[in-house]
Amino acid sequence: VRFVTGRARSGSRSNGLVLVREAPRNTEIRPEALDAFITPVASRFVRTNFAIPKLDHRRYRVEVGGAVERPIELRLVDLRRLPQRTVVVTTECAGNQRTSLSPLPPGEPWLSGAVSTSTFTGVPLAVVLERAGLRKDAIEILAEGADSGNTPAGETRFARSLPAAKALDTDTLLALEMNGRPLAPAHGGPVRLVVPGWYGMASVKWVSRISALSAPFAGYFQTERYVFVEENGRVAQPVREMRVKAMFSSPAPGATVEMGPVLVSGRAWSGAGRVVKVEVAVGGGSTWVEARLTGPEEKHAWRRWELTWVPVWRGRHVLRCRATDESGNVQPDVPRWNALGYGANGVQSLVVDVR
Ligand SMILES: Nc1nc2c(c(=O)[nH]1)N[C@H]1C(S)=C(S)[C@@H](COP(=O)(O)O)O[C@H]1N2
Ligand SMILES: [Mo]
Repeated sequence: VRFVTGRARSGSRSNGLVLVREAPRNTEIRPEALDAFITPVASRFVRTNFAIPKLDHRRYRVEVGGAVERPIELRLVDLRRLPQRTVVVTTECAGNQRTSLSPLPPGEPWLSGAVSTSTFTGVPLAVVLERAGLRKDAIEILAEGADSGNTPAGETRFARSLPAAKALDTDTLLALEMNGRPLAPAHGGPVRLVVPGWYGMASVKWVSRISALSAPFAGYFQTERYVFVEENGRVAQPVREMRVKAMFSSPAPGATVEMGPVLVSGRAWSGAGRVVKVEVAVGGGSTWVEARLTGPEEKHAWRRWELTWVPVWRGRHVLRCRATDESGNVQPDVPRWNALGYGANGVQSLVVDVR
């Protein structure tokens, strides 16, 4: 296996991240960052709709109300005293790979780096809801962030609801720590929701209020954004589970490699269950070869895959990778276009020059 020389990617960098937008802050990871099972805090992608709120931890409260028997207010010390759980979670932004869609929909022009994996520790949301006594008529749980800003619907807080069953899943957390350290402001500190398996918009940062609802939430970020809108303008479905996807981490895009065996690797994930297969198209594209699934296997985290590829001619090669999950979902060759550019999971191509 030879070393690979990568071509530097364009775009300004900070902490190994690529800046997508300065204000509000949006940064994406580089393909090499997929090598680490757990993304270091400084390298995690950041997606924010509004400015990061400045919060006083001593005064911080999470209000829990709505369709509950006993509305409560929890300080950070109260949350820390409740039972804690740790879960490894891969989070992908629903707009990741929007730039693979044509015509380009509005929204942040993500390449493929709006995804990361972190270890989250916190209180299961179910524990908090049990404290407040969830009423029988509660069908959704709404989480509101402390951030707000101007939208086509006027001054709006970032707020999202979850179906009660997903909110009560033991792995849905009100997280206080990421990678073993208190959650930093950019990542939703001091308290954020973590919703495993769902695209990132569900994992509300800077949670200030939780409300049990007896009717569906119809806020801006629930019904006007994070919905699949068809070409004719019809809203087909809300955006929920992450679609199955495989990505290359090595070689780097546009790399030149020496003739001989090349270790090709990457990551694959799905919100609909375990990844059961990753295939790589080599030799001009018609043959799909199965890659090995390796490394840690965690229910809600991406899986490493690798393959030793032996090119048989010098020149330009186009590799493609494709994942299948345990529910039988396979990536499409071409991503499904939708007006707001969500859920793009078309098969990734990688150009590699062999000399
Ligand atoms: N309060 C609040 N929570 C939020 C958002 C936001 O703008 N405000 N963005 C969401 C989106 S779209 C994504 S993809 C994830 C990104 O989480 P990260 O910045 O920790 O990577 O946060 C979600 N939670
Ligand atoms: Mo997102």
